[in-house]
Amino acid sequence: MSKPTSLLPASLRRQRVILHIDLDCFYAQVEQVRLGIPSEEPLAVQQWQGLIAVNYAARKAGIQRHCTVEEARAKCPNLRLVHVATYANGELEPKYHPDPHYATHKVSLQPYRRASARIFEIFQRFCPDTVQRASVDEAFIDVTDHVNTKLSERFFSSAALSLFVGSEDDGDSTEKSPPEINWDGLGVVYSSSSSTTQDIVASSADDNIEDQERASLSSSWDDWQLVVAAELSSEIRATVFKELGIAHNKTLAKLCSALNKPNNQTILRNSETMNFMQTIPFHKIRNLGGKLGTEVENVLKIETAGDLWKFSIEELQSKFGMATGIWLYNICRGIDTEEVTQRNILKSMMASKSFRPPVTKMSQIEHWVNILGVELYTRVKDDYEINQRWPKNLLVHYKCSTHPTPRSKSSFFPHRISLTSPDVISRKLLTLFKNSDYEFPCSNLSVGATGLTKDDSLGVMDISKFFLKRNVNSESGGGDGVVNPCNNLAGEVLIKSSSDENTGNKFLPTAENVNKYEISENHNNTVNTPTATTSSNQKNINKTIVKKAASAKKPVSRNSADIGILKFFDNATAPREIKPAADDSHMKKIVPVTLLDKSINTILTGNNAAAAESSSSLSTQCQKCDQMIFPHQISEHEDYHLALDLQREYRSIDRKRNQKQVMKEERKKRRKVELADFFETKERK
Ligand code: DCP
Repeated sequence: MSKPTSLLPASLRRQRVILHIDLDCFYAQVEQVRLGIPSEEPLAVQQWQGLIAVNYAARKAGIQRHCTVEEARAKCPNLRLVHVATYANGELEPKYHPDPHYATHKVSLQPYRRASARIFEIFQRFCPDTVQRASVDEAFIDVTDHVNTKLSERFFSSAALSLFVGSEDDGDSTEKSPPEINWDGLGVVYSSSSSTTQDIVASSADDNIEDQERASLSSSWDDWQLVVAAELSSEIRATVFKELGIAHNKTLAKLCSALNKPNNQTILRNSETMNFMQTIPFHKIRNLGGKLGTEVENVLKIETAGDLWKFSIEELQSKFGMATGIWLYNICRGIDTEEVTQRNILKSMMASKSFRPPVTKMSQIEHWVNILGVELYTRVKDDYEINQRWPKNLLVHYKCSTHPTPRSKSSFFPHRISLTSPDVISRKLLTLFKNSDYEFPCSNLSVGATGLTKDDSLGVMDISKFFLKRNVNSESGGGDGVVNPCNNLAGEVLIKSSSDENTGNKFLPTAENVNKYEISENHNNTVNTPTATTSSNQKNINKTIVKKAASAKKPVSRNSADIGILKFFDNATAPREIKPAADDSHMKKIVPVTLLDKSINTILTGNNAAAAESSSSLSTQCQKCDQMIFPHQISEHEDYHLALDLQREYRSIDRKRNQKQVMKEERKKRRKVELADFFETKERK
């Protein structure tokens, strides 16, 4: 059977259709919805004394982003000003404080992040695999597959072809001429000569029209792709109020998107691309707003994309390099082959505060660490709810105003079960700061959670790995059935290389190897603890590991009597309700990891190699069991103690239950005997 799209003209299968979505005055809309304010009422979102979002009613009164509050009030006395939510010290969530102050409060963008997550969830519902997040309120969606499937069904299925005008003439679908398109109601179709659909239609009737122009107005199959895309975008728009740009590539889609704001969609046909690009200011093109754009403008003395057309590929390559030369040649003609890639959620999150004047005392750092800790806590928890991800590392980053290089310290992020309150994070952050050879005055303090990765195991499964010892390796298990990961012999240690996951033969003989391997998540019961081993025993170890890894992958029977804690959780006790000892104070010495001279950019891209790299040479002693623990093992070791505590708790509950059961049975027996005695006595009488 032929694929649904196999009868499509080949040119359509190569042509991509991309939507660019950019919400109108995003923060302002979120506040309008929260407060139930109609969009006709002028409203602006305020951060301290500046405006960061202005709705379209307020824009009509001449108010722009970055106006001061005073300027805005003067221009529009009935302007509704909403200050962004802020965190105050001691509060567990951001609030809309009536009069927040820069010196004591920290801005929270969490309401907008939450709204953004909900909107992206809707986009993904329509296009599960092809949404690329460009910013908090902006996305590219490649709708090519959707569009081509719909086009095939509508025009190129066997049934449709048999009805098709001219279909009896030949069997080649690529020869079919497309039906005329009625663009009405689909959005604003860009036209260099006129601005609306009606104008295009009217001008097409003009007898004096040039052949070339006439050609551009007749419908083509790639126009039909845009029609189907416009229909889809209308469907999405019915779900969220937004603005869409529709075109054949990312650059054009983005440029179009701003054309007909608010609440409208713009369609750019292939035949109009060159006209559209000609007058576009060069620096407005995607990726040309920064250094490269300025350099090209200065070197070639150009202002618009059309100004660049007079330069040959060779000239552009000689000035800007081979790859950039070709890219510039294409981009100024609206040719962009960059794909929409799914990159919709960040791998890291940072909360940051700049100090003017810089802070000079530890008590001030404590104040801000508490506030930033609450923000990070809220965001991590939110992200877990939405994306089921959990961070690997906790980070402190700060700038000393007398020192040119910012400093960073990181440590493992608290386990999900032990993160019972923001305090857990704040305390860790303070310890990191204090251990970082800090210097005052401090002009900026940022805290972050990095290495966010999917964790769709249940909370109980994470901790359950400690209870599977007897299933996996009964010969060396402790009496409690709880595995201390840090006790493992080299042969029980598995580091999974991201590229060599199944072989299980990657060990870490030296510290510098650590960063070459991704410390894997524990979806099975392998323990991912780097440790030293020797090459002589490596072969045997590898065998052991492969075997253990294989057995680890087997589904674990939850009926097993050895499961211990699992049985406890099976009785409907939600893992997140458990309140274990929350802090790591039993660690005598926590040696945080230093990210020497790593820029914040590296950290923000989620590159935590350096954290792993410098962690393995420093160890610390656990106060609970006196064992020496590497920093990268702390989090796992804490989990081990938590598991032990829970196991004990479970056993004590079980013991009590057993005692109760025994007493109940004894009572029953006694009652039986008493009853028997009673009837016996009665009978005798
Ligand atoms: N934002 C901000 N500071 C900036 C730019 C933007 O805080 N310098 C915030 C507020 C915006 C949101 O990001 O609402 C999205 O930014 P946009 O640039 O998309 O602007 P808007 O959505 O507000 O307006 P428009 O309708 O013009 O896109």
